[in-house]
Amino acid sequence: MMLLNSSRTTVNRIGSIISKTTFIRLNSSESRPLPPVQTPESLNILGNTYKTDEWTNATPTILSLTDRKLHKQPNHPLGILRNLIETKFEGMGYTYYNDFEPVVSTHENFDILGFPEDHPGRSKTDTYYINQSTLLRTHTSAHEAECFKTCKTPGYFITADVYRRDAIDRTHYPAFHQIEGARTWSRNEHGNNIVEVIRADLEALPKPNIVVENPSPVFHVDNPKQDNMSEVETELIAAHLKRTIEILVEDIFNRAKEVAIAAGSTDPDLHAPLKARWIEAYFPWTSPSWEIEVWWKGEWLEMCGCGIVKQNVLQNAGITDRIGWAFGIGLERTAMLLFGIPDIRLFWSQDERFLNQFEAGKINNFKPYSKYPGTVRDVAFWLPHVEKDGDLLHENDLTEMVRSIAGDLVENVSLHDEFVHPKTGKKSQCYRINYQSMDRSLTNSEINEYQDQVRQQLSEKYNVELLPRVFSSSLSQTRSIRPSLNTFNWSSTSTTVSQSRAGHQWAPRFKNVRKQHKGRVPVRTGGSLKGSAVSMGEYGLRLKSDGARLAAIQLKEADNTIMRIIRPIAGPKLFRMVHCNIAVAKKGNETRMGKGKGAFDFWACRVPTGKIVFELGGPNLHERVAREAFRLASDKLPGVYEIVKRGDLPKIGFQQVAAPVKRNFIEEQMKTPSNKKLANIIKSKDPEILKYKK
Ligand code: FA5
Ligand code: MG
Repeated sequence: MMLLNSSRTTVNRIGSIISKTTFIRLNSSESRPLPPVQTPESLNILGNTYKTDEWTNATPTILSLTDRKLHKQPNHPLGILRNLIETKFEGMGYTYYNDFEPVVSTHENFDILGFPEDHPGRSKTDTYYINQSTLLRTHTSAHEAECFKTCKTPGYFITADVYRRDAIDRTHYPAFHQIEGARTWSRNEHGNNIVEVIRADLEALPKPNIVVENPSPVFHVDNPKQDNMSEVETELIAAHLKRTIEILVEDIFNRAKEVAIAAGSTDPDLHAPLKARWIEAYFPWTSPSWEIEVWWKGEWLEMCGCGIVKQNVLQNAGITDRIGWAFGIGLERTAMLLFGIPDIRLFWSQDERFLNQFEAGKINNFKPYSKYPGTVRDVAFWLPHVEKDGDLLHENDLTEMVRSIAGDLVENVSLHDEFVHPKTGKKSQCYRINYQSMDRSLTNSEINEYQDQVRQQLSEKYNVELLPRVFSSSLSQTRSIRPSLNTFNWSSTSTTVSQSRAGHQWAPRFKNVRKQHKGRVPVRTGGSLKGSAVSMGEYGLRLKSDGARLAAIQLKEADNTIMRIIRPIAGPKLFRMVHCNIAVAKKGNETRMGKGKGAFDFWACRVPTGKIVFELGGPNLHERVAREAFRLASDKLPGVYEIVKRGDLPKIGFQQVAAPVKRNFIEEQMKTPSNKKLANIIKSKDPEILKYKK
């Protein structure tokens, strides 16, 4: 159990509170609010004491996970999976390391592996630091050098818990487990025979029965081979690496298929051969490098990263004669599909109803023991004005803070909305927090208590200006007013704004004010289909309800939302299908003849029912990504929208029509040509006339 250590009694008191709280939380998933905690002078982790400094950002909640060692519990899904993998490679020359402790130096985690100084993985927003030179390892590769040095067999496997400051959701958790595998061949031992030895080792491996897409050539300028290895050596080592991982993938996924079929799934993919693909990747300590993705339940799942170990990494470990490969697999996501576990947080559950479902050596489908409803809270605020964007609150900081307050009751924290005031340049953000317990129902008052603390700490630590909350009874949730709706003058758009009003007990608690621009956007009745079917991309966002006037700023918000989702993926492209051509003036309807319009206010456009506003297309665009982007974007726009695909029928107004038939008028005319035309045709075939055409 983690303890905090300090000479000061006040901190000792906090220390004892924390260890007690942690204990409660881990045993019943119930967490009581913590008082705001200052960093103590030193931390005691797994029996060692570490001095803290301004780099310290590891929280008590995270440190309390360091002694769980889930991968070593034989009846835990992670222990079962580790065992399965180790058994698969039994007798093939691998040593298994399962006892490395999670506190390592920055040297082991980054420097020795050649991470550049400015690598984002080193930043405090991504990594849990104990102090400037010590951290919770972010990957099992932190022990590569040490194992290369000490391992007596040609290969090894390291299984361990790793820690990353990451967003929380169904498949991400700040603590998870990895298996690192590595294998090398010695030049001293094999001399000129090394190629033959590797080839023989490769041929001794069983051939997995999966369909694999493999990029060729094996190496090239952007994913280069190393100078000290010949082309044949590189190709053979790469083949050995890939075959090893494919064996693992085949084994795991075939078992997952069996479990899914036994659980009643009728997905036709389950009876087809397994599909996988290799993609080129980059890791600072391997070259060439790859990642493998496996086709599972309709999407490509990233399974693991790997590559040929760079020579300087081996040299840093004092090894000059060996060449070989390494890979790293995330255990949780693999175990989730193998055992049908729906949420990554469940791995940390200490509920008997979870733990009793699993047994060493057996893979079975997890049976959810209960579904307790979750509850959503928003928190919205103005960020303080700062010079550099980097000084602002980072999403991971907020996630961390919420987690330190409400523990595992936090299912998901996400940036829901962002808005920059057009005049002042001030930025506001709205975060949405999903609270849910795996084992019990949550009460509103309990969640409100956490939410109060989140708000309090936000304003204390980050100096943000909180926006008021709105109570919306229809959702039985507390929502903050969306800053973007609250601060911009929407008078010309048809948006529903809920606002709380001060009043006496007879006044309504809240009121929906429907603000609508004057005049209607006409429904198309003349037969125009223009812009109502997808023409540029693959998916479109089409207005389904009454025609609306969209303000440029609303479109910009929707645009930003879509871009935020597709920007990280190389390939997808956004097509903006409407443009703002109406300059809306202030006091438009008070304009008298001769007085001119009021001052210019904003740009807008009129979109009739059935017109597409945005389209998404381009390579690497998954339908689910497009749908998610459009769903979030349509939240930002007035009106009701539908998502259409290329090939869907166009619309006239509300009416879906049959696809237009293309007519070739010239051909039709040729069937019954006029006399004049006929004369022309005859002339055009006259050889005498054709002479002049050349
Ligand atoms: C690495 O961590 C490298 N150390 C792997 C490696 C080893 C490459 C040796 C080359 C040679 P990456 O950051 O992609 O790579 O993480 C590896 C796997 O961990 C991912 O494929 C994913 O399955 C899993 N993973 C990553 N982040 C999380 C998270 N927050 N929660 C659960 N699983 C995660
Ligand atoms: Mg990766």
